[in-house]
Amino acid sequence: MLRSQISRRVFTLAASAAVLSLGLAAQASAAEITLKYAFFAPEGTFPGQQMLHWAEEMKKRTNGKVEVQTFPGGTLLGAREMWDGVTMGITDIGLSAPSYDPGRFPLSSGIALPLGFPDATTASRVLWEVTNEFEPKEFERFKVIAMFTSEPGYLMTREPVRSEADLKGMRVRATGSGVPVINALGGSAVGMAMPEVPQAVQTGVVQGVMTSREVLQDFRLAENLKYVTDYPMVVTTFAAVMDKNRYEKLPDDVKQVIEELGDEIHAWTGNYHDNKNVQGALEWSAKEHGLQVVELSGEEYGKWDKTLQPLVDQWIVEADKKGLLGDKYIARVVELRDQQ
Ligand code: DTR
Repeated sequence: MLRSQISRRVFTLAASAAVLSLGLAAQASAAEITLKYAFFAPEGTFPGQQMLHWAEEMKKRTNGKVEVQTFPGGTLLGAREMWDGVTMGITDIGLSAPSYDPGRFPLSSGIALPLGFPDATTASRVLWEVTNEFEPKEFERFKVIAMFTSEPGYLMTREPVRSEADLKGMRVRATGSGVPVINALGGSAVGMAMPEVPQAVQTGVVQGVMTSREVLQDFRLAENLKYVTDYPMVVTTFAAVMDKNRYEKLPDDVKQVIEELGDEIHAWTGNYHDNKNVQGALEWSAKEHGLQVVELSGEEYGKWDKTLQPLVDQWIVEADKKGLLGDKYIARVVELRDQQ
């Protein structure tokens, strides 16, 4: 099924669910608790789909006691306002990307280093487990209700990139921990928010993009970017949080459902993103725009690994200087990454 058909179907499903819930609300008593849930990007993106899934499950599993009102697309709060917006009570739940702001989330940003995660399902599981084990101080004001990651970013370019030499001086859009990755490999990283990217690609302001590959279809980048280099780089981390005091005031049965969903949602989202969202986009891009996958030679692959390893080593030194147990954190992340 094409992505546009999927989103239309999702929209229709959501619309009929809304009609149904209105109908039910008219018959039964209204929900006892309403939670506002804000996200900075559109509902059709994979974090947005995760939000809808969570909202539906919440309602179902509390037998309608909890109603979740969703605010996607930055209608309530943008990416960087999200954390303070939750603390200030503008929203009950806020979903944003901690790895956009490594200064604020110094320990969990370690997951967004070039660690060779194979997919979002693996990285999401590791993020959830390692956060529960280490309880990073950066989340101390929050109750983390869901965590997951994008798949690792890949280079998507106008001209094929088969080596560091091909990347030399190339302007590539990247964010967060992706910036030093592109620069270390000889490219020239350009930071910009995702909504600005299609125009920057069209006009040649950037000659490539490094992020998860569903954007080829979701932002129609495959019209100009015909090559994907098959080398997984860095993931983006996502967290949905509530203010801790607000969370503590919820009834125990509701808290229990929130806990239960937290343990499940990273796998649901990883599976959706890896197997439907990204796979669908790659198939669509190949069929509609002749997208080609560029394989690195074994030698070049090893060279890239070697070029990027110092970024991990430096991060550990910096984290340890801040008293953050960076070495233990990364060692555990790597151990969990390799467990199936
Ligand atoms: N924002 C990305 C990370 C990302 C990848 N897919 C989505 C979808 C919705 C929001 C964010 C993302 C980046 O800026 O590269």
